[in-house]
Amino acid sequence: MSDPLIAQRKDVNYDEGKIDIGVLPDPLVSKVGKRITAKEWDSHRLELLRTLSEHQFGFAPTEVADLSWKVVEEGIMNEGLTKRQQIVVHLQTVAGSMDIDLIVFSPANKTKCGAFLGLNFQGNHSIDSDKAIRIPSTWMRNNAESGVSENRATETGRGQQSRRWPIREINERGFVVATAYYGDIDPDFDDGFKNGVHSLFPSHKPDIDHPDRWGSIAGWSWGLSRLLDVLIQQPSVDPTKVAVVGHSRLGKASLWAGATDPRFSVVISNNSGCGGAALERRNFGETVAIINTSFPHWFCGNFKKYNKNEKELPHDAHTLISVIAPRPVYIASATEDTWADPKGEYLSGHYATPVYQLLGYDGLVSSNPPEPEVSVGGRIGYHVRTGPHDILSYDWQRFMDFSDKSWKK
Ligand code: GTR
Repeated sequence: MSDPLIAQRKDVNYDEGKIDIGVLPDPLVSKVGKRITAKEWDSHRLELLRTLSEHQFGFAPTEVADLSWKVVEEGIMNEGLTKRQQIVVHLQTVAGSMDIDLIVFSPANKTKCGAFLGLNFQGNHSIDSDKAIRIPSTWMRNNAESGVSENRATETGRGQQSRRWPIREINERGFVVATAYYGDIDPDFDDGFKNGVHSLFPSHKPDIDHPDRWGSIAGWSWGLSRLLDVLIQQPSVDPTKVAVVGHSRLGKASLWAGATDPRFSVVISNNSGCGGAALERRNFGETVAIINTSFPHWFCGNFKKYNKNEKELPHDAHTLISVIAPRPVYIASATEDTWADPKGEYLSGHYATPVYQLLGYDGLVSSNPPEPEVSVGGRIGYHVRTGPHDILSYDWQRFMDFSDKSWKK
């Protein structure tokens, strides 16, 4: 049987000459056509957030879950440089409960540090080979190389993703880095929202085709906010200096977490592509139709109305960047990651720049992306790294430069 995803990838456009984005919705014009002033930004921002929720990410529940947490393990790593803490975060509603394993790597003996919080793809044990790190027991996509079989992680996965998490470098620069396995929040398959975080709120529009129910991306973002609730209580973390970071689908989740939770003082998207930082109207690489077909559980039912119909979207990726304003946001691409449309990722920052300028800040003024390995911008920052779809030391170093500069102001 032919793989529908491979068939879809064959028809994908990679020709700049075929792009016609038409007219982008102006993030500084209200629904009734009024130009927004700086004073009106806060309330207009909420209107834009509602538009993004209704047409793309879905609305997360407003009910709260009871949250408690417990440190279950502590250790020292990297020849005394790093203090590791493993924390079980417990969430409870009337419908049920779930646990998320949060792991925090802090510079030993330091308090009130800037911190990076992001989800990981293959379990906390995949980011460092230390044997004390807990292995997830939740559903995981099978992967022979990482030793995931029968949808369960195993010892083979230890350290397999360490290139993506340069803990030593981050702690050496005086920052905390914290992460959790995204499947602890919501397993990444179309299960009709029977498990994961959606099952804690069963009355909250659980069916897959509901127009504005929350999808998995919004679920991961909601989970990031719950992890933030816990992270800011740790003495090693300065609660005013937490950046949310994510790669690929988790970059989409990072942008939405940053958009919806203003406690994240810096927002970072790495190779987030379609549904993240890349402008949908460009139709370059992955498209709305492709993403909604491959991953029907990621976004809300309404988003499917824009399959091959992007010009009808009441927003675009620049709106997602705009609603983060006035907080600093950094977008990173990779030269070989054409599927995620590096130029489209840059342009969303460019077209969000008038919002930042209205509020008195710089963004990405030029309509042309920079050369590889040149980090540009003001409160909206950007680089494109040479190489494939990935998150590597080079990216982290730029994220740290950008966050450090933002937090010092
Ligand atoms: C791809 C998907 C992208 C991106 C990527 C990832 O299959 O088409 O949107 O999210 O997965 O998360 O690795």
